[in-house]
Amino acid sequence: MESLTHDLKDKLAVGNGVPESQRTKDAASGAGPEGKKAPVNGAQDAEGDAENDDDDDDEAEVEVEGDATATKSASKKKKKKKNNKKKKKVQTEPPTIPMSVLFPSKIYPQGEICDYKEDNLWRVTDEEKRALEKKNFDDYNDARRAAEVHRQVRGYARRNIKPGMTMIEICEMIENGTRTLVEANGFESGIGFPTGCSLNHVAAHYTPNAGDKTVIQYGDVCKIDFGVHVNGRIIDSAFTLTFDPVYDNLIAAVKDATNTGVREAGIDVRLGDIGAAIQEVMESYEVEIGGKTFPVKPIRNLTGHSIDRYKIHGTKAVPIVNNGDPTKMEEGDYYAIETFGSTGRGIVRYDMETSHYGRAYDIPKTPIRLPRARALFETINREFGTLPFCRRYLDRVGEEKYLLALNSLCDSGHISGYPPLVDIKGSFTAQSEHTFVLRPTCKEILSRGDDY
Ligand SMILES: [Co+2]
Repeated sequence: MESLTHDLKDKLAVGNGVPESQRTKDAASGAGPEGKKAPVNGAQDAEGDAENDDDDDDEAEVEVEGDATATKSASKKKKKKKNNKKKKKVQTEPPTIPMSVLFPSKIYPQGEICDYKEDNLWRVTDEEKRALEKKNFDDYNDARRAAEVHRQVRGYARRNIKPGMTMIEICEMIENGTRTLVEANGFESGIGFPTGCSLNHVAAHYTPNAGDKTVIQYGDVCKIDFGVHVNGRIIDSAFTLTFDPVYDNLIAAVKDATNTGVREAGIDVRLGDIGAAIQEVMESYEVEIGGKTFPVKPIRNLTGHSIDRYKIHGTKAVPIVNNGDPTKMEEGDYYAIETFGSTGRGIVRYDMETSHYGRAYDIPKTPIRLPRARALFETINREFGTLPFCRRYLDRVGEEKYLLALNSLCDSGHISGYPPLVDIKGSFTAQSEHTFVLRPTCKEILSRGDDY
């Protein structure tokens, strides 16, 4: 899920936040279970074992080997023997087996590990940094569980989305899969944000509202951008789905650009430098569609972003052009790097009916006068907190005839609407996105899979 650059946001934003100082006590409570202690288990000890098991995520989709990565102890040998005899658990098609069943140890596979280089080489072996990492294990493990759900759900979606399906069917396939595999349960685990399935010149923030009859066509370019969270740790990852190979170069451009951004990312790296590297790679591509050649342009007013617990858009934006931002990435930061390539202008604006909404992180102090709006706001706080939602998610928790109330919450700044973002009609846009964390000793690309 992408973030809009501030200049456009200022011009077009639906609601305004208020200063931190005006925050009410209630305002801070809705984001999720604050101060929630992650369960303590033997996980810290097991980290070493899990780290040496790089292939885990590749195999997990097909078969999972009991708790082979579980704690090393005196009984290790015995345990392993027993596990090898046990029948390996295999994910079903469509996926129905939750991660906690596929991984009985509750230790989830690591993402791709990238060692730091040059000035940060010392971190790889530093004792203090390693100790810090062990302390953070539960946090990483939450993110890895969400990432494994993402990989398995997207694998199923890529194999099964076919021309002729409605956009609602596509979203429900992904959302049902996510809810089942992550064992959706209030703020403990669930969907991270609305399932984006923006088509063609629509770059982002389209998901169908109820009654939308749109059907995906053979010639469409569809950005599947969905999120999974565990204890508020959100995996935000996207790919572009096409059926016609004519778009292959457009897709290659965004994949290469995103991988470049992820590769360049590191502690103390300037955000503007990452944008510059992404832009250079993106602009090295062209794509021929219908006998006409188009340069691939990065969409310059869309960005990646840092991610905080229960907050999909943290305070840092990762540009996809060289904007000169000197802000540095820091140890412990989680990021979604996402790049958008376009055959159009390379600039998006708002258009069409809004489906995506999100609660202001800091709730405005202004009272909500309409009783209907007050009730709706309570539902939103209870069901989503600060996690973005769409109209279909309000429908499924039983809300009806809420549009007037929702619009009034947008006017008062309690909720922001995020309308679809479009380039010029007739253009095609593609997206690629990964989530990673800058651990103290290495960079972990959490959402990496054997597909992308
Ligand atoms: Co995103």
